[in-house]
Amino acid sequence: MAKLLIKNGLVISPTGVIANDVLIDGEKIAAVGAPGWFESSEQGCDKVIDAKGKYVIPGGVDVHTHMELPFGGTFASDTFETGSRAAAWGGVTTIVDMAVQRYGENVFDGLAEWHRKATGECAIDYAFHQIIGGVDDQSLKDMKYLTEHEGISSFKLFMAYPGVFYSDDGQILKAMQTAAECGAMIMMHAENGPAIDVLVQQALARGETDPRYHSYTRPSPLEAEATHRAIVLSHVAGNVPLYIVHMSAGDALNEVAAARHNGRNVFAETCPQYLWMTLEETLGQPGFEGSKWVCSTPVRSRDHDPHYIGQMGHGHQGDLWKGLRMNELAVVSTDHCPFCFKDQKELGLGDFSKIPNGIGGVEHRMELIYQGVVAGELTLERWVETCCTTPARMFGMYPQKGIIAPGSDADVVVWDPNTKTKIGINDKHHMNMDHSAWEGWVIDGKVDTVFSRGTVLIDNDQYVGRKGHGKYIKRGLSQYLV
Ligand code: DUC
Ligand code: ZN
Ligand code: ZN
Repeated sequence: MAKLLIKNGLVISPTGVIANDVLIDGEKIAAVGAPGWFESSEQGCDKVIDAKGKYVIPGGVDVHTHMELPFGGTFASDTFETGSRAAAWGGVTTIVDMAVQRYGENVFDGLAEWHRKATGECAIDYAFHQIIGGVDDQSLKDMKYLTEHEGISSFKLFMAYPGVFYSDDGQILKAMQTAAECGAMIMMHAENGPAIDVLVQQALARGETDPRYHSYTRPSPLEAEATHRAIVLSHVAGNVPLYIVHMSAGDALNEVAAARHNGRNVFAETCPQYLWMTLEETLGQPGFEGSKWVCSTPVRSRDHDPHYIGQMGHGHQGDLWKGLRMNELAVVSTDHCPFCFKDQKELGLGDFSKIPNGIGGVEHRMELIYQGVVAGELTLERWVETCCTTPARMFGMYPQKGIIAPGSDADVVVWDPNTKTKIGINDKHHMNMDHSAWEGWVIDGKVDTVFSRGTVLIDNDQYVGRKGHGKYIKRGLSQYLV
């Protein structure tokens, strides 16, 4: 097994930025020591990386991706092969993808399908959540089995998409009770789907068909209301741990903050698109161009949201950054769900409700949240905590993942803060999409070297990994509960 030494770097964890050397032995981190501590063993190392002036961080953990998700009559365009390779390019060494069960389908069939898609394909390690799109006696039983035997301890339910993934309140309550019994986490897509469907039909009847109406018909109070309802149901269900996915709105965040203030095991994630993108600059672009940014929850208006005045007058984005600092938002994920413009987004030409929902971003999360550090919104420690350590703890993978510590998997990224990265289809772009939602963004910092279990994946601007390196991670219960 190869021995590697990363020396002279600044090692970042949630509790500090410390000059340390990192010794890797095979697939594991063997030791972390003061600079020069491993000098005597340097000769015996197969590779020595000089990280002078660079950061050494745990490999990113993206706990919300959708490779090949069936949606809107098509499939998300990244396979596990292409999507996991793009993740590696972005300094991500673990993804947790969403296996799918829809109404009338068998949970085990859905899970087997996800294993089939991923096995032997991934460049990095991977795990699964299970979407339960049809809550019934059988799927409730299966939730228990998956938690106890399959390493799947989190289940995503939808309050949106009636007729597709939607569960009504009674079904949600039952699934929450089951999760409470077996210690699992409920992940919630919190938007009031039936009300949204009415607004969508009314907009279309008025001839409002452009992509921007996707956001107008999903106003933030409908995210806040669903978030509140999910919190109430989780309380009634015996305080089951609840994790609200892809939070986009300040008024929804207030609901989570209030629950957390009351000591509840209620958590939330947001995604780079909600922290950086505005409706005006993306979805609101003329013609059909805006379809590239159709995702749910939607990208929101910067200053002119008639429904919401931010706590300090700075709108949704300012509140989301504040929420990240305050741990009202514990995690940043991507909700990576890419669709090409040609033939996929185009399915919604003339009818925004038929545009497949999703943005590709698995490659750019680490880079984009690092911009929060550059902009003074977050500390370096909080960047690593929200993108690496907490996701691993939240979903039962710590300390195998998410931290640079002796005994942990040697998933390590050397990060160069002195270089810039240009994102774009002809620049840095490895996802299987014909456009980039982040086209033209020039950002500070760069992924320099990426290790997954001691194997180099990215080196000198080259991908040197291989499909099939990535292993399935059987997860335990959440380690983040109060
Ligand atoms: N939101 C998206 O944007 N895409 C897939 C599913 C979802 O909830
Ligand atoms: Zn969702
Ligand atoms: Zn999602």
